[in-house]
Amino acid sequence: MNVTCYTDAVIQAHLDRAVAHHVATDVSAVIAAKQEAPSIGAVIDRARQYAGTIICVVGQSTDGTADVAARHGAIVLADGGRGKGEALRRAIPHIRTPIVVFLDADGSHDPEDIPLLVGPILEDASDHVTASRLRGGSSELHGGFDEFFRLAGSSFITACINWRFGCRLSDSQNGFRAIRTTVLAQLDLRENLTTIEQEMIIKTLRRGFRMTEVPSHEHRRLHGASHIRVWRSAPHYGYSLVKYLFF
Ligand SMILES: Nc1nc2c(ncn2[C@@H]2O[C@H](COP(=O)(O)OP(=O)(O)OP(=O)(O)O)[C@@H](O)[C@H]2O)c(=O)[nH]1
Ligand SMILES: [Mg+2]
Repeated sequence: MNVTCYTDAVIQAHLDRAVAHHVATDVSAVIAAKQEAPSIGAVIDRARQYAGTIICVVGQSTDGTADVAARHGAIVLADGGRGKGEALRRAIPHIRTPIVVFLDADGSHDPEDIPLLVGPILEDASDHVTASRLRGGSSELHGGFDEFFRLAGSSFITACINWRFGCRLSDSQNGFRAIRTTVLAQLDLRENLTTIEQEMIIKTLRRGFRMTEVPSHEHRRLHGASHIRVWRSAPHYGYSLVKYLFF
């Protein structure tokens, strides 16, 4: 299976090379943002130097997220109120560039790492590149019981994917990824929740496209509370894992 991983020792060299070869006009950044007015502006500004188009799906936000995103020059879309997965799917028909990057609006992802994600696609070495918190570190994945169960669940799902496809991914749940737009269009994404992250990976591997994983640090969200309810989400993760792995 076509999965390659970078090590910490070569990461800076990859980032330098990726920045040097990066073509922002080839890239659209898609940002799902629910109640993220305090952080969305800075995320858009930081992403802009690496992404010629920025699409922000603000859904039912009531805190002014849409106004802030529009003021910072993003294309602003509504969602149907069904979850992050549905929000990301709403953006797909609006993508006009050959590569799309998905990132979160809460400040957890470093837009400066976008060239690292896009690099293997521009070099035609990969079709889908995910950022790994297990390789790049995380400031919010450890500490409490919620974090423990999230990490344990995520590691279990990653192990199932690795077993099924004979690969060695470390993080199947990170929302920070780059994917070739033509490949994205062939994935026929269906998930409404954050289960869309594992759906994208499993369908990429099932269809024989090339995956790469690169380290990227996950920061603690800058404000407010998580939209994820760990215990309520667990059955959805199990069901979607089995469905996409085997059927
Ligand atoms: N448009 C839209 N965006 C959403 C929805 N649910 C979550 N998001 C966004 O998706 C991204 C990830 O959601 P988070 O709540 O940060 O989930 P997480 O990163 O797994 O959890 P924490 O960082 O611990 O809060 C954030 O930018 C959210 O604003 C939704 O229903 N609609
Ligand atoms: Mg987050």
